[in-house]
Amino acid sequence: MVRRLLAARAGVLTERVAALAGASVVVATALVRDGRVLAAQRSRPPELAGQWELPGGRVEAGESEPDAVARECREELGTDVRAIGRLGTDLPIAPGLLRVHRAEPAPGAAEPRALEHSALRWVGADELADLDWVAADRAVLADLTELLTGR
Ligand code: 523
Repeated sequence: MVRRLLAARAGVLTERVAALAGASVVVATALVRDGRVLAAQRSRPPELAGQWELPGGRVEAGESEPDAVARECREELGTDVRAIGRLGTDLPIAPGLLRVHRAEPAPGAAEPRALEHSALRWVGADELADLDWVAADRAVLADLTELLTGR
């Protein structure tokens, strides 16, 4: 409980420092369905192309993180999702910090499509280690495993 409170405080602080420094907050979506998470293969930039990520992107000015998650999933995957809470801690990335949000498909949502990625794949806990993840996302694999297995 105390650890969670401290982590939450640290999260708010990191976000403020990032905002002051003009850095971006990027959201990533852990979209889970039937015990699998949706992984997306990046098509750009060349140095990240071919690697897998949790889909997402930069939070726009005045936008909440859950709204950014929903917008990015509409833009990149053509599907509606509902963000339902954070996963893991803030992860440092070149543009600022990456914050992972758990999400579920909205009722009646369309099957995700790779509108901006090279490929999509629903991945079970036992397959997470098989993918070549972008560096920041690799740091959340333990939390993802826990999320998918309930352990
Ligand atoms: N990451 C990252 N992991 C991850 C995402 C969604 C993004 O490490 N799951 C990094 C990759 C880029 C930066 O965050 O360095 C921005 O992600 P991007 O390119 O997907 O977001 P956009 O498209 O909103 O930002 P622009 O590239 O500025 O258009």
